[in-house]
Amino acid sequence: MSDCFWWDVYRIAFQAGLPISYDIYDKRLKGATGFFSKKYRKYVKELFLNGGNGNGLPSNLVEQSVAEISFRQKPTKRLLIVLTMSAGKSTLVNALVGRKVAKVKTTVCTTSISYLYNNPFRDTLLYSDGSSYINSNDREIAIEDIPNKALRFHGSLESQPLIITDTPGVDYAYDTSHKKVTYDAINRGDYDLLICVNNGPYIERNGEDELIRHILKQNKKNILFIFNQLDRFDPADDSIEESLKQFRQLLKSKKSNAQIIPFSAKAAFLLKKELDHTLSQFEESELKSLKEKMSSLFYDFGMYGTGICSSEDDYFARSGLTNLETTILNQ
Ligand SMILES: Nc1nc2c(ncn2[C@@H]2O[C@H](COP(=O)(O)OP(=O)(O)OP(=O)(O)O)[C@@H](O)[C@H]2O)c(=O)[nH]1
Ligand SMILES: [Mg+2]
Repeated sequence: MSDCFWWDVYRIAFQAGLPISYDIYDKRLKGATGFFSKKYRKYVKELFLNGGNGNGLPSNLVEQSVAEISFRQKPTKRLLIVLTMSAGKSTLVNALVGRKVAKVKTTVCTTSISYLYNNPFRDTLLYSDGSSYINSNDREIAIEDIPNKALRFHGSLESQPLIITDTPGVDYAYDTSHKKVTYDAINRGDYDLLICVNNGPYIERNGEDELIRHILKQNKKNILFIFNQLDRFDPADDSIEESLKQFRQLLKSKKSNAQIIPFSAKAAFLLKKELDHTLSQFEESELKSLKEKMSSLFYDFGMYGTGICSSEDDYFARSGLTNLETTILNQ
């Protein structure tokens, strides 16, 4: 039989949920393919699974299958992104994914929940509207309100199975459904890390304080606060250190010592886009001025988070993204 044939067999076996114990494997492969004799099923197992080295197959396919198996064996981390309107939740999601998959606007923007799945083995985006799937390379479709999207995440999170859930801001006074959607997502508790994105310069508005109280009261799970939009601080009038201290005290007064990550979601997202060569002209000039700012110590957000000065040209570290991605991977 040809390599291609066995490769197809392997793919079927893999889709059926392998690698698993031999007995289950044998049953599933039999169920999936029906007509193979036990001898062939055993042969496939020896060729491709734990003991097998894939002799006779093209090496890139073997490498891909090994990478795919090890990816799928890692437990999936589920991140729930919450907090105030226009704090930069969707921008942060786009920065983690490395593509514009969530809508971003200066005014109220996200109105419903969306789930993003890291799928490093597909080049295209896979969308589900709940009843059907769409495959697309079209970057524009990416910003439509489709609740489930799977795609390859660009950057440090690429090899980590992840589901990121973006939510609407809780303090949109004209439509209380936003608040309900987000509170329901928190109360369901089906996440591993709750990422609360705070608009750094504006601490403790009403909806924000209520939600922080709610989270800290109910939740014993991992919580991370993102102190975002720090690039908007002015060294002449503002102190990042002082604002962080105040925020830490606020959390302490609520009996929490949750980690705070100083951040610029905008800088992080534009830096990822730069790597991908997809910056628009406007974004290019935005990034240029952000880089100029981040060259000074005042705007080294990584340093405020880790206590270690970032190296001069490591803008990812300076934006706070390296600290955030490392924290997510180590959770
Ligand atoms: N300067 C600066 N602007 C930011 C940053 N993060 C987000 N923004 C801007 O803030 C505005 C709101 O960003 P979004 O990501 O849509 O905020 P959101 O929290 O998802 O908003 P809702 O979904 O409406 O609750 C947009 O104009 C972003 O470009 C940041 O770190 N720095
Ligand atoms: Mg949003």
